[in-house]
Amino acid sequence: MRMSVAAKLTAFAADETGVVSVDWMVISAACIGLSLATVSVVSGGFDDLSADVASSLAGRPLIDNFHDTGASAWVLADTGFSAGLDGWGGDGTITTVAGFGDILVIDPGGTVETTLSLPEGARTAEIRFDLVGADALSGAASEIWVNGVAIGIARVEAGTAVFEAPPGAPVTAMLAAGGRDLGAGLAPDAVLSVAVAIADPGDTLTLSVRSGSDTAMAQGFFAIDNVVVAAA
Ligand SMILES: [Ca+2]
Repeated sequence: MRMSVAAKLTAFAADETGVVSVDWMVISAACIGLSLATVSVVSGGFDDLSADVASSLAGRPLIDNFHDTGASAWVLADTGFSAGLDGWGGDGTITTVAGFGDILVIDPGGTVETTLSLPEGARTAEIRFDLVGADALSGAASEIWVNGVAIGIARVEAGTAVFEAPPGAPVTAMLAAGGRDLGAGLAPDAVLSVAVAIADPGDTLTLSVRSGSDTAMAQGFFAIDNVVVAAA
């Protein structure tokens, strides 16, 4: 049977064979077109940004934290007491203690101290050291002084440490390890990481650490270790 042209057109318009493929092609083409348009719009911006980052990084020297102040940094002391007293004096003895290595043990009631000359132009100084409270100190205190000014006091008992500082004192102390036996005798120990930051430090810096322990050193003691002093 022959169909009229109008009937063929009507049949063609009503026929849904292949319609999904046609839809897929149209949608895919739209997606690809949109992607190409997006790339051309965005890529210019990324090129600009990456060029800016590259030129900014290329002109920048490698720096450490001290250079944030705009000054050079000087390391004035860096000692773990394995090579001697390194300028420390007072009532202390370098002792090799199991679990702690070489540390500067402070006599009961005694004070150890060091004085450092600061480079001309130094605007800040930073002191870091470990304060060891070993064994049965039973609440004994260790006082920290900088240039004759008390900046903090640590009380140690059974491997726990409480640190107090005058309001505004530029000092922080964190318990780096404690609550268990770290070395020396079998009783629990505490190690405080002490950091002091001093603005306008002047010509010299004297760091003093006093042991308020009144027990024999075999029972418990304060000691210091890993002293780093830097200026900038
Ligand atoms: Ca111990």
